[in-house]
Amino acid sequence: MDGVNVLTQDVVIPGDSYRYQFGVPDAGTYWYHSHYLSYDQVSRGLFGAFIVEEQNAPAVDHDIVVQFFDVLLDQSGQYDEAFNPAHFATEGRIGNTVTALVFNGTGKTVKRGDRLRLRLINPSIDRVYRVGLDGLIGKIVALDGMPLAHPRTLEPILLAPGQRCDVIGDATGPIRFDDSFGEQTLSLGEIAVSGSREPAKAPITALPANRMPAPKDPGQTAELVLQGGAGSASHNGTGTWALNDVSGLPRRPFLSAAQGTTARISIRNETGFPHVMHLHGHHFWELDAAGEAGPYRDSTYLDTGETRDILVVLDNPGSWMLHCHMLSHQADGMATWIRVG
Ligand SMILES: [Cu+2]
Repeated sequence: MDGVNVLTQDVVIPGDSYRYQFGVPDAGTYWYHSHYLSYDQVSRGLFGAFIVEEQNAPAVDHDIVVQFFDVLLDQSGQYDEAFNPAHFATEGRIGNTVTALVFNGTGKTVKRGDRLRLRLINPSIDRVYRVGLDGLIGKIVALDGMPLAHPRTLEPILLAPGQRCDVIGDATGPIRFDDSFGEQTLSLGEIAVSGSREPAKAPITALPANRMPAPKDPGQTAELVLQGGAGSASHNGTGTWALNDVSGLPRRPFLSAAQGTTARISIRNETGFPHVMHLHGHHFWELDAAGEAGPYRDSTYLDTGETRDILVVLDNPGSWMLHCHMLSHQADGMATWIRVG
């Protein structure tokens, strides 16, 4: 029930229907989207938030989903149908209109002093944000749906396509979102505030932990080299982008392992652009330079020239895509897959 055509299911053709049935073992902030021609269909809005609630959720006054979404509009304000092939070879199809889509499940107005849970999601096809928050004193409590054992200080959050971040905090005024990833700081939108109350006294603590597999010494290691794009060295793939000299899904998986294997994958970005590598069906630990495990997430951001090792317990049997979540890059070659079990 992973929704990847070619690999695990057929496309759902116009007029047809398909019933997805699956368990939701991990509480947290997720999202769903079309995985077919996704650079086009997601950019037209075929996505949504998918929230799995905790059994014992922390007490908050508002639980708010905020999706940062950009779209390319033409001069008449319509979706720009003109596809510029150059977008596929560079940083992707970056929109000229950026919005924070805010959904407050309680439907109530936020007061100064209210405690908020913000579920930040980046469903944009290619745009990376560095999200700053004004008007909130709080902590970062989860990344890519998974609770942080130790909540982090709230500072601007790098949010690459597909990534999520949960923040819990108390409103001190209108909550304003801005993006400082590019050269200019962009205003993304705000949550209005009206009235006030005594702020909650309870400290902000870690979310209840999800069940997590225990990693062993890696039974398998692999290297994944990100190649291609404008101005980079040539590779042997047939598309603009390639992973280990192959563009698009290879006939054989990049990695095949027995269920339960711990794998360490070293990802090296040899291109002139950043990427965000997303693994289906699993979360993984980002390892730091010393090999220490960092956050447990499902999408990892790599700047130009950067290398990151990830450690993953392959406990979910099936065929799983591993691809750049900048969907223009995925469309032009930056995708592979693994097989578990
Ligand atoms: Cu990419």
